[in-house]
Amino acid sequence: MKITGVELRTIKMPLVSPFETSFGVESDRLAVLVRVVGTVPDGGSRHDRQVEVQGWGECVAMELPLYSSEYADGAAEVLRRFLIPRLLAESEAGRDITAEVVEPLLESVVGHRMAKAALEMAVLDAQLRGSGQSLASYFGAIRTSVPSGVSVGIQPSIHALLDVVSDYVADGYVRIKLKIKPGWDIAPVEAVRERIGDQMLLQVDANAAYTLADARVLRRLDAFDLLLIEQPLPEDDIRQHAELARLIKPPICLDESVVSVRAAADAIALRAAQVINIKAGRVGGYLNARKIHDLCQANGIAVWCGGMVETGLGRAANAALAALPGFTLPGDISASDRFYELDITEPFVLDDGRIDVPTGPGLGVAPIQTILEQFTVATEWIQAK
Ligand code: SMG
Ligand code: MG
Repeated sequence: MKITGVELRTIKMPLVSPFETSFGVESDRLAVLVRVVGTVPDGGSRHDRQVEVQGWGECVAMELPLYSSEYADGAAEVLRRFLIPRLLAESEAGRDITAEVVEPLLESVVGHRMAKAALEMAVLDAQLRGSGQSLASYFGAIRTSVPSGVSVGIQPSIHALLDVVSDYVADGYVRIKLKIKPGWDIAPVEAVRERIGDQMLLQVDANAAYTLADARVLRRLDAFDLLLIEQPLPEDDIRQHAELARLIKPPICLDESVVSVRAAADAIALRAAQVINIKAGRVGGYLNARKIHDLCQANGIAVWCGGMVETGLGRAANAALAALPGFTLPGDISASDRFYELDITEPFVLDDGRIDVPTGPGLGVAPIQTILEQFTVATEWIQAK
């Protein structure tokens, strides 16, 4: 595709309730969206004719750099100053821009994977809308719907937690994930396990809040038949996760630590991860996410699709990714109303504990303009020469 220009749009959406994790509380989702506009040769008989295409990307970086070093305004800055200009320059020089060339073209910029992922996602959506193929089919999906898990934030009391969890179970979610932190771990997990029974899938996520010295506390989680414990230790502590894995029963699942295909390969080789949470934004895009899926599948490592409180755009792409065969555990792909009263796309809904994988071209969903405008706090257009 030849790129005409790129729109950067910052939106701010209220959450239905505050979402508290070991690193902070959020009441709104501030997110940067990327819209790529370009032209592709007409798919019909007139190959000399160009048709306009556009695609959407969602940057998963949060408002504050607490989950990751990247944050929304920083991602917008690196997109406008470094990433988009590079892509436009290549396009102006006559190179055909496809999702497959985005990562190599942006490689000279170090890091900023979430920003890069958003741009790649927008190009991929545009390209697939142009060719009429769905993201799921492009990835090689084998399912038409995916099982839906829910991530439950830290609550003011165990009583409040049990109410929230009971509501999610009644909604039909097939797996509960509890956010934990030192001081909010053993008692809430014990109470929830008792409430939901032995059969319900239950896992915990510490968002890097512990150290290896906490192994004795974490060992007390052995009693609750957890599916896994997600990212107990800091992001750059791959070796210590391997040590912790030898000390506790629940399989260790890495999230923050897996920032690339190479990091995934290292974690597997060092036995630091028995399970991997795949988030496309964290690893530089959906193409790398698929590579990590393939790597894990070849190594017998279970994967599931993580969530970053996405709008319907990111949710659509995550559902397509999670429809690949190696995603054997339910993901953090809940219904839109888990976070948003009003989503910017048609909402994703729970149907018997599952979310449908979109079938239309590209993401298969697009923003509803009036709703999008309602949540927009800034837009800018970066025009190709
Ligand atoms: O989108 O369902 C979702 C959120 C899932 O807990 C979730 N994400 O560490 O896995 C994680 C967190 C990161 C975002 S917390 C604000
Ligand atoms: Mg996590």
